[in-house]
Amino acid sequence: PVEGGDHLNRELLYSLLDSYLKNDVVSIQESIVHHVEFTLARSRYKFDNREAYFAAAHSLRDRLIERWNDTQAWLKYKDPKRVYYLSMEFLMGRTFLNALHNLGVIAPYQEALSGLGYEMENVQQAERDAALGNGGLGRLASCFLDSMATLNLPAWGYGIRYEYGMFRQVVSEGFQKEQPDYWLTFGYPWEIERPHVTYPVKFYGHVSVHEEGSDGRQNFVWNAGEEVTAVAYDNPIPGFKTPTCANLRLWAAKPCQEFDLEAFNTGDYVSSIIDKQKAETITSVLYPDDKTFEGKELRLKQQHFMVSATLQDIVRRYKEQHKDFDAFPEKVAMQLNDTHPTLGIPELMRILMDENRLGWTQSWDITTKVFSFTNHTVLPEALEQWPVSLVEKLLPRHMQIIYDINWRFLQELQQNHGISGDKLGNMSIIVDTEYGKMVRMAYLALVASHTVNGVAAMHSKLIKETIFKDFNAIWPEKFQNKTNGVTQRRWLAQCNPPLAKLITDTLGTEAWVTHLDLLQGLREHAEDEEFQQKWAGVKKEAKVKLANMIKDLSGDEVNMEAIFDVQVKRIHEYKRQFMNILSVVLRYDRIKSMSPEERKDVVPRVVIIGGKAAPGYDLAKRIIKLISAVSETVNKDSEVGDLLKVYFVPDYNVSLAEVIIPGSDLNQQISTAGTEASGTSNMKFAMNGSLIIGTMDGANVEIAEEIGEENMFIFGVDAKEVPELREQREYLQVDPQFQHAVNMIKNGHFGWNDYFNPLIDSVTGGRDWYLLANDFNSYLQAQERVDSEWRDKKVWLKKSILSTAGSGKFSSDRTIHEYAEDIWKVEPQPPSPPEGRRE
Ligand code: F58
Repeated sequence: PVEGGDHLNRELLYSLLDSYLKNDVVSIQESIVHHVEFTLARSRYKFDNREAYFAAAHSLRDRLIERWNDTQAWLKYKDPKRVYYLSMEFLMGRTFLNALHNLGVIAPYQEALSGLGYEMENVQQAERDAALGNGGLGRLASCFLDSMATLNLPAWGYGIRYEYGMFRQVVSEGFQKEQPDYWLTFGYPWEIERPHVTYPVKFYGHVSVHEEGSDGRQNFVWNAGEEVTAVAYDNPIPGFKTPTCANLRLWAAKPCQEFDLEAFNTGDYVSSIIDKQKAETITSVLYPDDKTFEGKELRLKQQHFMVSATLQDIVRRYKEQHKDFDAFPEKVAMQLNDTHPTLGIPELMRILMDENRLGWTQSWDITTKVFSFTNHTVLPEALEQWPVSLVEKLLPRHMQIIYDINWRFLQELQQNHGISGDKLGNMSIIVDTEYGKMVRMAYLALVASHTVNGVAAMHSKLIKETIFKDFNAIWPEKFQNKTNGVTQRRWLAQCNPPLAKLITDTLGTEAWVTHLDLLQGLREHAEDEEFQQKWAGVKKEAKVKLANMIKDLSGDEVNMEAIFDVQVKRIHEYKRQFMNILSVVLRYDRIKSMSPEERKDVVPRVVIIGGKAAPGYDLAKRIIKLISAVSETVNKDSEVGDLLKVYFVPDYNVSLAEVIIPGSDLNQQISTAGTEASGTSNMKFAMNGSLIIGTMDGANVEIAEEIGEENMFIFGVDAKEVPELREQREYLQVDPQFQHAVNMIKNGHFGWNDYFNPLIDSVTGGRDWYLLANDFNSYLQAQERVDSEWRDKKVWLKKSILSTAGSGKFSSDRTIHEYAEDIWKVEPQPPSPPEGRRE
C-alpha cells in the first residue's frame, strides 16, 4: 500500500518513472550537468575535477537509488528470510569506479566525461576513501557486501557512520604520525540520510522490577540515565550486472529530542543544549587499534549503540509483516563479525522479554536460532573481555541478562554434560581476574550462536583445539569453517583492467567476473610463449603505475627489471615485517661485500613495505622507523645502485592497495605459523599474478593446495611445531646470519641504534615469541629460490599465470555462497523482470 496524499494519482505516478534512467552518453552528460547546476549549484561552464566527480557521483547515485528502491520493494513483497551482517567496521574504499563497473556503465561515463572535457582517471582521484575499518576484518565485510548483492541475496549490512575513519598516516623523518581523517568534509554523495529512520538508544540508569498479572510474572523496566538518537544513513551496494542493490545501513548518533524540561526551566538553556551535543561523540571516531583489546567505555558505548539501533530496526521491519514472533527465526539471520556486536544477544533478549512480553524460554529459543558468529583471531590478547562493573554501569539490564544466560549455561554444563569444578569455571562467560570480574564476549557469542566459524581451514581447526577447546567438546556441531575470499570485481576487474581484458580474451568469456573458478582455464596457457609475452606486458603496465607512485613519493625512478617485492598490511610483531627488513639488511651487506664483477649477477629488487601501526603500539612504530632508516641508508648508497631499493609507502589504504597489488611480482605473507587467521591480501596478490613467499599459515595453506606449493616460496616451521619451539627458544642456537643482521642494526649501521634496542630485545635473549630467529634461515633460502627463479623469465611467468589460474576458490562469492547455504539458510531473490519498473 502506498501512503501519501489524499487523492493519490497512481496512474500518473507510475507513468512518470516507468523506466530506468538512460545510460547513453548524452543522457549521462545531461544528468551530470544537471547535478553541477542544481545539486552543487555551480556554474555549468566552470567546474573542476572535484566538482565533476561530485556531479558524476550524484548522477550515478540516481541510478543506484532506482535499483535500491526496486530491490527493497521486491523484498518487502516477497518477504524471504533475510540476512543481516553486523560489523563495527566496513572498509569500503572508493565507490565511484565500483558502482560504474557493477552497473556496467564505465564506457558511457568515460565518454560522457571526456566529451565534457574531463579525464575519468583524474575525476576518480577526487574521491576520498571511506576508511571505516582497520584492516582485514573491515575489508572482508566490504567484499562480502559486494558478493551478497551480486548473488541477489536478501542482505543488509549494519554498522557505524564514524565521522573520523582510520587515521591518515604521515611519516616524518621515519616516524609515524597520526592525523585525523575527516572524510566527510565535502559531503559523501553515496549515502542517503534517513532523518525519519531513528531509534532511541539508552545508557546507564537502573532497572526496576514490577510484579505483573495473576501469575506474578516479573517485569523489568530499565530507567535509563542517558538517551541518544540513532539516525540511519543508507549506502546502496550494487551487485554486478544484476538489478539487485543491497543496503549498508550506518548509524550516526544525534542528541535526542526529548529535552530535559527540568534543566531548561531552571534557566540553563545553553548548557543543556551543549550537554545534549555530547551524544554525537559516540559515533565520532573509529578505534584504530588492531593489537590488543582495550576496554574503553566509549568503545563499549559504540558497540551497544550499533546493535541496539540495528535490532530495533530489524524487529520493526519484522513486525510490520508479522503479528507474533513465531516466524522470526525463519525470517532473520544475523552474522556477528567477530565479538564486537555481541551485545546484540542480550539486546535481542531484552527487546523480546521486556518490550514484547515474551518469556525467557521463547526469547532464548529465538535468539539462539538467529545468531551466528565469526572468529578472526587466536591471539589471546585480542579477545574482548569487558569488566562486569563497566557493563553493569552502562547497561544494567544487559548485565542481568548476561548473568542469567551464564547461570543457565552453567546449569546445563553440570546437568547435561557432567562438568564441574575448574572446568566449569574455565567455561564460564563471567570470569574472575586480577582486574576484577570480566565478561568473556567470545564465550557469550558462542553460547548464544547456533554456529561459529573460523576464516580459513587451518584457523577453524586451531580454534577448536585452543581457545574454544572445551566448547568444541560439548558442541562439535556448532563449529564450521568458512575460508575467506575477496571480490574479484574490485580486486581484479576494476584495479587491473589490462589483466582482466587478457583473461577475458583468453577464456573467450567475461563469466569469470561472477564465476572465478573459470580462471582454471588459464592453466593450459601457462607455458604458451605468446601468451606469456602478453602476460608479461600486462604485468609491466601495472608495474609502471606502481613505479610512478614510487616516483611521486621519493623522486626515484626505479629499475623496471627489478623484482617488485611487496609486504603491505598492518604492522604487527606476528606479521614479522621485522624479519623482512632483517633479510633486506643482509642482502644489502652481501651486495656491499661483492666485487663489481660479482654484482653483475645480483637480481635487482625493489622492496616495498606499507602499513599502519596502532597509535599505542610502540614496537610497531619502531619497526616503521627501522624500515625508514634502512631505506635511507640503502637507497642513497651508490655502490648498491639499483640492485636494491627499499621504500616505506605511507598511509597504506584500499586505494593504494589497488595500485600496489597489481604491480607486484612477489608478495610476503610471512606470519609465524598459527598466528594469521587467514589473510586476504594473499588472495588479492595471487589473483593478480604475484608470487607468494610465505609460511604455512592461515589461508596460505589452501592457496598452496590450489595453485601448487611448487608455484610459491614456502618456508618456515609448521604451526604444530610452534608451541614446543616456543618452550625451547631460550636454548636454541641462534642463526649466525640472523645475529649478523641484528648486530648491524645494533651497531648503528642505519643510525638511531638506541632507538631500536627494544625491537632487538624482543627477538633476542630467549624472547622472540614469534620465532623470527628460528625461521630466518629457511626464509633466506626461500629468498634465494626467488632470485634464481626470477632469472628464468619463462619459469617465473608460468608460475605467475598459475597463481592467477589457481585463485578461483578465493572469491568472496564462493565464501558467501557457503555462508548462505550452511549457516544463514537464505536464498537468492533475483528481481523479477521489470515490466514498468515500479509495480
Ligand atoms: C583479520 N583481523 C585477521 N582484526 O587478522 C586476518 O588474518 C583475517 O584475514 C581478517 O581478519 C579477515 O578474516 C582483523 O583485521 C581487526 O582489525 C580487529 C579490529 C577491531 C579490534 C581488534 C582487531
